[in-house]
Amino acid sequence: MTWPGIIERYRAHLPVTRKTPVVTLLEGNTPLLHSPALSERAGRGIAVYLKCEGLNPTGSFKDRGMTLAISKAVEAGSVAVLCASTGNTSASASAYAARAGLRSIVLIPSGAIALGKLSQALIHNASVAAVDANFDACLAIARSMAQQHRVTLVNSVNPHRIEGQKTCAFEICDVLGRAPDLHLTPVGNAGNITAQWKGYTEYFRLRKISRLPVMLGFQAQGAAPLVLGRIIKQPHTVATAIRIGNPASWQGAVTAAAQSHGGIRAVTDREILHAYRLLAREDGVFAEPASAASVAGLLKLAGQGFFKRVKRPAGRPLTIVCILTGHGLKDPERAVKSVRAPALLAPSISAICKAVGLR
Ligand code: AN7
Repeated sequence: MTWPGIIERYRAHLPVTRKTPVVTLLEGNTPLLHSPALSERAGRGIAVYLKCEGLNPTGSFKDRGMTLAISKAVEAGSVAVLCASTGNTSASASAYAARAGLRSIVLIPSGAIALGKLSQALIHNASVAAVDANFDACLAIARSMAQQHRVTLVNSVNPHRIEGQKTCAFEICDVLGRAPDLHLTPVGNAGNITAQWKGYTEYFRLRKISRLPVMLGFQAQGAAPLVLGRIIKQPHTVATAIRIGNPASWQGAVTAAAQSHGGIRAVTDREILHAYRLLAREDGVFAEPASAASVAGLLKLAGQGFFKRVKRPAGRPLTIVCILTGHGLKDPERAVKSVRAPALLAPSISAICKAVGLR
C-alpha cells in the first residue's frame, strides 16, 4: 500500500469526519534513522535515532500540521490563509494552500528567513509581506489581522496544527514498538514539543505504549525565553527558524517538560553549528541549523555525563530520538558559510589533483 498521508493514516486520532476534504501532499512516514556516530558519542548501551522531518513534502515537520489546518480551513469554507513565519510555516502554508486553491498570505521578518524558505513561499504564489520587525511582532500582527479579516490563521495557535503535528510521536512509537526513553527536539514557538507530548500521552492513554518518554527541548542560547523564564525582546541566533522570543505555546512546552520529568535547555550557536556539521559529515544527514539544536543538546548532555545518570532499561539499549525538524537545503547560504569555500582552479589535472589532495 502506498502511504496515504497523515490524515488517512491516523484518521481515528484526528478531528476529521468523512465530510472533511483531505488536502494532502502525502506528508509523514519520515525515516527514523539510526545514527552510529551519535550513538557512539552518547555512550555504551545507547541507541540514537534521527527522525528526519526534513523529508516531508516541503522540507519540514510543519506539513503534518498544515495538511490538517488547510483541510479544516477548506471544510469551514475559508478562501484565504494567513501566517507569520520564520520560514518553514510560510513554505508549508503556501504549498498546501496552492494545493487547495486557497490564497495564502505570509508575514516574514525581513532579511531574517533562510533563502530556500523564501523561494518556496514565492514560487507557491503566496502574498509575501516582508516586515521590518522580528517574528514575534509579525505573529502579533497576524493574530490581529485574522480577527479583522476573513482569513484563517494557520500558525500553531490554530489547534489543528498541533493535532496534525502530534502524528510525529505516533510514527516514532509505531516504528520502535514503544516510546523512546528520551525525546530531544528543537524549540522555537513551542508548538511542536506541545504536539509531540500530546501524541505520546494519547498513545499512552490508548495503551499503545506502556511508558512515556522524557521530553527535552532545546532553544538557541540567544533565543531561550523558556530557559530564562522571560520574554526575550530581541532574540538572536544563527538558527533563524527558532529566533523567537515569545513562544505562543509557552505553557505547552512547560507542561511537556514538567509532566515528562524533562526540561527545556539552551545550546549555543557554536554548539548548534558543530552538531550541524557533524550530522552532515558523519551521518550523511543534511538538516538545517535549527534542527541541529536537538543534536547539539544530545552532545552537550553526553559531555555532562547526563546519560550515565539516567535509569537504564533492562535487556535493551537506552533509546534516544532526536527530531531533525527541517532540511539543510532550506538554508544553503549557512552551509556554504560553515565550511571553507573552494578555491577557483585552472582546468589543469595537476592543479586540481593538488587542490583535492590526490597525489
Ligand atoms: C526547522 O516557520 O516557527 O517550537 O514560523 O522551522 O514548533 O516553533 C518554525 C519553527 C524547529 C521550532 N525547527 O518549532 C516558523 C517557525 C525548525 C523550524 C522549529 C521551527 P516550534
